[in-house]
Amino acid sequence: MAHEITLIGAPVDEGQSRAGCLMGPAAYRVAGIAAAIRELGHDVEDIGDIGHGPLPEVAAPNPAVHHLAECVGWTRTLADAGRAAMDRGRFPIFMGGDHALSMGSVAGVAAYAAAAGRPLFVLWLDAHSDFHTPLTTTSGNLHGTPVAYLSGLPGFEAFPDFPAPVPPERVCLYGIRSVDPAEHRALKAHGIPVNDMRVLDENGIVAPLRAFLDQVAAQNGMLHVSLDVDFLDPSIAPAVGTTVPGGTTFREAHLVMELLHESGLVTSLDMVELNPFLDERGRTAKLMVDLVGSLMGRKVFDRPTRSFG
Ligand code: Z70
Ligand code: MN
Ligand code: MN
Ligand code: MN
Repeated sequence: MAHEITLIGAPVDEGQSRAGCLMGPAAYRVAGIAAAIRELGHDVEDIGDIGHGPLPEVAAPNPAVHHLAECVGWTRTLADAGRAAMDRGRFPIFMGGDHALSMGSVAGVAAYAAAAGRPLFVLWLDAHSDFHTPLTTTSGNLHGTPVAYLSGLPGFEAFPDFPAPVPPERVCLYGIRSVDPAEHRALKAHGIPVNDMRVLDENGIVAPLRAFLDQVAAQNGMLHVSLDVDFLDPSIAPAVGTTVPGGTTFREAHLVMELLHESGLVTSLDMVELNPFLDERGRTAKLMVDLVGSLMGRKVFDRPTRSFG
């Protein structure tokens, strides 16, 4: 199926403390993201980079938290941009930018899904669970909080109310290998299933994903995929601020993207945490673009689309 893709540049750098993610959208464009998707038969428009808009007056709930006003601003502008693209029947790709951008991208997609009367599912491909709140974070980096925000947890009073919080059984954390103690407790209390590397090593990269995709299909859901560069092993994707060993291999990551393509279920995508300042001759940016190619249907041989549900 041909998609109508809207590239949204989201140069968010305020959700963490290592400058460089703001160059992410430019790096993806240099790596040829639009042509790579167009080549697969999809329509592509690039609306350019958006900004965080006017800064709201907000009080940090925890002295560690930094750049709260900027992150609230980004959440508003990105949610609006994502919702507007989906209202036009398009498939938004948010080119980050650090993972704080997903507070906005998922809020926009969730608002659209609620209006369409369809359940939203979220697949979080990441080394980290990103389940802190502005109250529990010790680093103060808000890129570690979006999953708690989209789950409707308290502590996000400075942010817009999340439209129709995503229930735990519709969230799939995948590739996880770094969870702080407060996140661990909160994940257990809230009942979010975590596909950590132990689960994927034992069951393989395919089976847990198929089980989740079956759920999405059975409920006629929409599926937002949030792809953090650190889902990948740092040996193949060095351009990221926090490298965590033991990530997915080149072949595993492509296989995940191919399965997602075959499912026909994905309706929006984030590409986050690329820090081009840390890259080696563009290899991480190029790998991320290649992975999007697999998600959009690039394959060596055709095979029948597997039906889910
Ligand atoms: C840690 C924190 C984090 C990257 C998310 C890490 C968060 N849990 N780091 N993505 N790269 O600071 O809250
Ligand atoms: Mn600014
Ligand atoms: Mn992340
Ligand atoms: Mn991460």
